[in-house]
Amino acid sequence: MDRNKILVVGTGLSGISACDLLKEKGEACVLFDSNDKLDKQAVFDKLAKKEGVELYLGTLPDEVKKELKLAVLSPGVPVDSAFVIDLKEAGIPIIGEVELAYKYDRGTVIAITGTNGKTTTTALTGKIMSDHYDKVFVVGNIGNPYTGEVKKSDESSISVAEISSFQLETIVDFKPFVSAILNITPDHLNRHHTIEKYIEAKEAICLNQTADEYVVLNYADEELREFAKRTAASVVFFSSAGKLDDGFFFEDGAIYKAVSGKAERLIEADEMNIIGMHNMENAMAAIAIADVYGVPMEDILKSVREFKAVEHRIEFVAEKNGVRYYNDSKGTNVDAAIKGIKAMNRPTLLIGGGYDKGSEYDEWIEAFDGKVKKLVLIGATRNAIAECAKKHGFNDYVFADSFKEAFDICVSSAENGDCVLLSPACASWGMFENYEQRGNIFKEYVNSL
Ligand code: UMA
Repeated sequence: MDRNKILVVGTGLSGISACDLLKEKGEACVLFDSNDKLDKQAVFDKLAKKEGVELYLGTLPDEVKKELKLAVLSPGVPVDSAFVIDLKEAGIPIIGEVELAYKYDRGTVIAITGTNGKTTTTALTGKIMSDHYDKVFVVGNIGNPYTGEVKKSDESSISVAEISSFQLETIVDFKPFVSAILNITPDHLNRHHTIEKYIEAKEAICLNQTADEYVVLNYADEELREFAKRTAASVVFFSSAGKLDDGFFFEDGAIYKAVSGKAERLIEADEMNIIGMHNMENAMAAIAIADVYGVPMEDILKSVREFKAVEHRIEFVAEKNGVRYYNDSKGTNVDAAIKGIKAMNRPTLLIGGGYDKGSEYDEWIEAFDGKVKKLVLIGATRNAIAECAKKHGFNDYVFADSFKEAFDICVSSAENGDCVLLSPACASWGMFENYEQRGNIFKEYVNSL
């Protein structure tokens, strides 16, 4: 039997988009999703080109496997799942949706990864690049599948891609002209199992880069400082922890660029619409990327001054009865949630908990720093977080059985001068489709007060 079909695994954003691209390229497509509860018609309806697409839910028949020449995985599909191992053993090459897109991208790629800050940095880099160049696509983990845009690519186009560790596990030839790793702290350990594997996945963003390409790295991150010695790519550092002789650094309320020990003051923190040291790091990374790409510095700085914060990231929603409400639904891990609570300057009612990624919450609880009046816990991790809080002597927590109940508890406990912060330190899965939905529902609740 001829192996002439391509399997796409997952029927979320990535899978549908990958299938559409493959159909457009004239490939025979088999679409599969392990969730047998999905409505077949609804899945078909999401496709731009339905004709000839075979769709299987729940299980993939053995005879279909024999016809496959390639499998394309959605990022949410673990590479060590029984299903994928089975495909590998059947000799079917496996790539991810990002690698598929890259095969068809005729332009240049900028790729940004890191545990935190990648959405803001990608959005800011995307703004700088599209303010300066005609054809820029902002794609990837930011919520816009890369395969959806490559059809429009040409020699002059630039794809600015937010790339997650999940997506990096399945790259083969993916080679950005400029890549960036913003920071690496433990996350997604239920998927990658060990921190070493997670670091390996992140560092793979430079896998195919040579000295002709660039990687922007965070000098303050010890792991990345070491990685700079190993990578073949040309390194550009940024740092929020002191001066550099070469690279970008933050000091004395401003971002500097240094060349051979000579530093130039570029932009003041208070000229920007984003706050917090983590955002100064994101700004430095985006400036470094655009600078190395060749955008004139004055144009870069103009775009940085205009840039507004990303939705769901320590986003101010409204003030109601003297209480300020902040949506940090993107605080999906401990490190991000620490930044959320650190950015608050009032007594805080905090909503936390959600999907269980096997995280440890100690550092988050320690970062409460006397600021958290009440911690309202939801989701699968609520017991684990409560245990951890007790261990650190923090007992002002309550359980809520639903997100609405959690919100109502905050509203009734908040006093004039307080703030309510949704910054859960956990992913939204299990209770919501994604963090955007969680954040939007929170905002609806606030706006209906
Ligand atoms: N599925 C299977 N088999 C499996 C696992 C999942 O068939 O073993 C199916 C599910 O039943 C579901 C589909 O796959 O129908 C979902 O695929 P997916 O989880 O890859 O989700 P997509 O909708 O394709 O969205 C993905 C990213 N999601 C994940 O990485 C989990 C989105 O990132 C991204 O925006 C989108 O591609 C476009 O590139 C979201 C995310 O949460 C925002 N990312 C994580 C993070 O930022 O921490 C990594």
